[in-house]
Amino acid sequence: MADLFGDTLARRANDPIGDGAVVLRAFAGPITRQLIDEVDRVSRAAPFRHMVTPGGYTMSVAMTNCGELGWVTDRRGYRYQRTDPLSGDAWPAMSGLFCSLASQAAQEAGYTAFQPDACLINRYEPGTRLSLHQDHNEKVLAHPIVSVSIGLSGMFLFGGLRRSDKPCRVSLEDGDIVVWGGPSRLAFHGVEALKDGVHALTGRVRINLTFRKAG
Ligand code: MD3
Ligand code: FE
Repeated sequence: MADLFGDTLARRANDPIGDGAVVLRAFAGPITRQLIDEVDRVSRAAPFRHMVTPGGYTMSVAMTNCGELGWVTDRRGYRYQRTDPLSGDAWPAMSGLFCSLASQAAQEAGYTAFQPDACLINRYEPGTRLSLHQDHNEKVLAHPIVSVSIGLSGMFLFGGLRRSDKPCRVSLEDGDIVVWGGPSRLAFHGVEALKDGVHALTGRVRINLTFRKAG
């Protein structure tokens, strides 16, 4: 695969934050403008929406998906499905740019041949938070998850394998990518309420892309 970034890739030391989790600081920095254009394209076909948890709470994070599979929640549970429940249509395709960014980041973190089939797009506005949870709806937990932060910075909470383990706080900024694999794959994690601010590219918004091999 061609190198997406040529010589412009911001090369900085990788920053391990836990067993199997690596922050690639500013890895996507050179292309966040293009990533935002792609998020706009996806959300014109599959709009951002606030989904409802099985317990009946409306999530403060607005979500949409692209790729073969999309993550959804409603009163029936959490799951991946091939169609957008709002339209009944397949989710918008995952662009080549998204796909190669995710696999190059995984490669950089030591995971070869990562081929995501799902990209969940989360949108945070001031006050939006994501409470502590584990990600275990994916079929094969040996695959890593690649997460890309865009726009306003968010305070990420990285806990342990038990909900009661005290999380550490990691600020994730525009262009930062985190690759989660190995023992950290099942760590509890969340995002603190987004602080108000204005970002040059996104305004008062933080976007997070999570790439997974879900099926
Ligand atoms: C750690 N999203 O969508 S991305 C999620 O910023 C989610 O929107 C957050 O947690 C966000 O499920 C965090 C970073 C992330 C993603 C997956 C993980 C951290 C993870 C899976 C296991 C451990
Ligand atoms: Fe998560």
